[in-house]
Amino acid sequence: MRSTRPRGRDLATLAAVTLALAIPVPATAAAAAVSETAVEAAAAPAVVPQPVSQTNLTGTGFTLSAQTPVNVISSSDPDAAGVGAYLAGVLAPATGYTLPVTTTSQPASQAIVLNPNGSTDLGAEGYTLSSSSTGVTVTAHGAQGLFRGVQTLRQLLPAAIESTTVKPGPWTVAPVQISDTPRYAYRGVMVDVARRYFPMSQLKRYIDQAAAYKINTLHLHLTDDQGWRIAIGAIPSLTTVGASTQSGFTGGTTWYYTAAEYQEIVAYAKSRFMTVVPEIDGPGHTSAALASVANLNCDNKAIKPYSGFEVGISLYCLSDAQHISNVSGFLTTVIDTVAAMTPGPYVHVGGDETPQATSSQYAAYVSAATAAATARGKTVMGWHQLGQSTIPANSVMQWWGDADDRASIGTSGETQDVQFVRNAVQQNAKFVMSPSDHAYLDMKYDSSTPYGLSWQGYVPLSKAYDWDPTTSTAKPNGTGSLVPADKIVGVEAALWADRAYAGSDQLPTSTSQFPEPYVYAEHMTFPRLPAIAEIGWSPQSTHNYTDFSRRLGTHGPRWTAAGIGYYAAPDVPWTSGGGSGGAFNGVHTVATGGQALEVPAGATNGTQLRTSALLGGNSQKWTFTEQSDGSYTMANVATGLCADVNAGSTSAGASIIQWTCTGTTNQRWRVAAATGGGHTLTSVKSGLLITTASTANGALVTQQPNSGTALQRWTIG
Ligand code: TNX
Repeated sequence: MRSTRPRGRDLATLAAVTLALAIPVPATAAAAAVSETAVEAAAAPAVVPQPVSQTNLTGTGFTLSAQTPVNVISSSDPDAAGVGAYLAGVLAPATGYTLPVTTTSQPASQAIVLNPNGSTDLGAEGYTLSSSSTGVTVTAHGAQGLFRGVQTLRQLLPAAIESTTVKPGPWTVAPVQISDTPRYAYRGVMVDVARRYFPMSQLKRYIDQAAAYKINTLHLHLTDDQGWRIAIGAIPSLTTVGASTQSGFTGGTTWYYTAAEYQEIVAYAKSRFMTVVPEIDGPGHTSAALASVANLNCDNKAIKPYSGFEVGISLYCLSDAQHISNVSGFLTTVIDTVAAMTPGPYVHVGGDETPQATSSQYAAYVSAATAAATARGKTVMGWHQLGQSTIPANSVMQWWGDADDRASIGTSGETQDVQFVRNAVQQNAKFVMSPSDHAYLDMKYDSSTPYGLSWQGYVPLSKAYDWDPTTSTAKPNGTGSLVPADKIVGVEAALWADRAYAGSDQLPTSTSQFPEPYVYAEHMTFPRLPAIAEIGWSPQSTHNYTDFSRRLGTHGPRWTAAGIGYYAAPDVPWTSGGGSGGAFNGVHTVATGGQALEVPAGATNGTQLRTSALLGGNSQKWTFTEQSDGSYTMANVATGLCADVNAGSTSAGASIIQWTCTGTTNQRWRVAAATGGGHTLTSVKSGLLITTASTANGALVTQQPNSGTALQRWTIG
C-alpha cells in the first residue's frame, strides 16, 4: 500500500454453478452481444452489467399500454408478488400508468410475465428474459432472480422510463433473448455514513441507484473517528456525544440512525434484495466511541469529539486486563444490539489502520469483536488487516490493497498487507475484493474533481474498470494469486466520505460548503459503480472497456432522466436525448415566484445574473441547448452569453454570471423536476443549484446547495 497513505449459502459452489450453467440460447449469442452492436449501435439495447448471453432480435418489440398486466406466476416464494408490485412502481412515474399486478397459475398474453418457477440451475440470482411483440417473460428460480431480471428489463426501455415525471413514450421493450447469472455472489457498495451522515431519504435513493446495477450488498460504515451513527439503547452517550461531529464540522446537533431507522433501511434494502452489512470499526477509527465512553480510554477520561481529517489517530485502550475487559464488554453490547437488528449473515468488525496497536493489543480486539459476532451466529467480516490475528474459519476479509502490494509479492520487501492476506488464507478465510486503486469511489477522477482524495492517484472510469478479482492479490504479471479463486466471494466499491465537499486540505469555513451527501455520492458513484458492478456480475470473457463504455454511454440519459448528477467521463461516448429527450431545447423564460432570471440592462461579459419581474423581453429569454451528457447550456437571447458559474467555483455562494459560451462544465446545467414543483438547474461542475436571493426585484443569483426552497425551483416557460 502506498506510503503516502497513513496505514494504518456456499458461495464457491454458486460461482461454480455460474460457470457451468447451461444457457438455453444459441451458442453464438455471447459473441453476438458484443459484435452485432457495431452495426446497430444506436438502437441495440445496452445492458450494464453485460449479461452472460444476449441476442438482439429483429422485430418491433413489446409496447406497454396503460392496461398491460404485470403477471406474476404463482409460486411458493412469498416475495415474488412484491417484485411485480415493485416493477409496476418503477414504471409508473414516467409512463403515468398504474399497471395491474396479477398473480395467476398460467401466463397472461400481451403481458410482462414474471415466472419464479424456473430451473434451479439459474441459482438464486440468475434469470432469462425474452421479449417480442407478444410480450415479455422473465423467468428465475425465485423472487431474487426475478428482481435482477427486472433491472435488465428497465434497461430495455427508452431512457426516459427513468424520468420522475410523465413522458410521452411510446414505451417499447427492445426485442431480445437474454440468459444471465452472476460471476460472484457478493457484489457490494460501502457507504461511509460515519464521516458524512446520509439522511434516510438519500440512503434509500442510493440503494435504488445501486440495485439498478445488480448490487446486492450495502455495507454501512457506521462508526469512525468522526462519528458514531447507530443508536445503541444501553449506551446513549454513543449518540448524544459520538454523533455530534462529522468529517469537517460540528453542528450543535447529532446525526445518527435510530434503531427504528436502521431497521427501516434494512427492510428497504431487503425489498431491493440487498443485504445490509453493518460495520463497527475498531480498534482504531474509534475517536467517537472514545469520546462517548470514558473507560475505553487508558486514563478513563473521555476525549473530545473529533471532526478533523486524520486517520490512524485513535485506539481503544487494550494495554491491561481491566481495559481489555471494558472493551470486550462494550463490543458485546454494541455487536449484540446491531446483530439483533441485522438479518443478514455478516457483521463487519473493521480492523484497518491501527498504527499504534501492538500485535497483542490488536489480537485482543480481534478476539473480543469476533467472539461477540460469532456468539450471535454472525459471520465475521473485516478489512484484510484482521488476518494478522486469529479469525474464525470462513471469515470474510475485505482486500483494499493496491499495485504496490502486488509488486511486493515474493520480494524481500513484501508489504505487511501481503503477509496479513497470506495469514488469513491459511485460516481458510474468504475474500471480497476492494482494491483501493480501482474500487475506491472517493478517489478523484482527475485534477478537476471537486471532491474526494487522491492518495491512490486519480481513478478515472477506465481504471475503475481495469482489474480482475482473480489477479487483485497476484503478482503484476497476474500469476501467483495469494487468494485462491474459489475463496473470492465477490467485489465491493467503497464510497468513503472523508472529503465529501469541495476542498482539500483546508477546513471549509462554513457548513454551506458541504453539498448534500447525495450530490457527492452521485458524482463519485456514477459512472464508476456500474464498472465495479460489471466486474462483479459479468463473465471475465466479456470484459472489454471499449464495449463497456459504449454501452454505458447510453445510460447517461437514463441518469439525467432520474435526476442523477453523474460525472460525464470524457472518454465515454455519451448519447444525448433520453432523459429530457432534449425536451428543453429552445428558447425559454426561467422564473420563480413571477421573477425571471435575466441579465441586467447594460450588462457586459462577467455581469452577475439577477431576477426581476417577468416581462418576457430578450434579456429574460434563454436558449437551452442539450449537451452530450444530457445537461444544457443556457445562452441569453439579448447578449448571446451563457449562464456561467463565476471562475468555475465549486463553493456555495459563488455568483452566476453571463460569460462567453464555451460549453465547459461550469456552463452546463442539469434540468431536473423538483419535488414541490418547478425545475432545479444544477451546475455540472459544482453540483450546486442556480438560486436567487429573494423575490425582490433585482435580487442577485448565486449557486447554493439544494435546500428545497422555492428560490431555486424554476418554471421553465
Ligand atoms: C482508507 S481503506 C480508509 C478509510 C479512509 C479511506 C479514504 C480503509 C479500510 N480505511 O479510513 O476513509 O482510506 O480513501
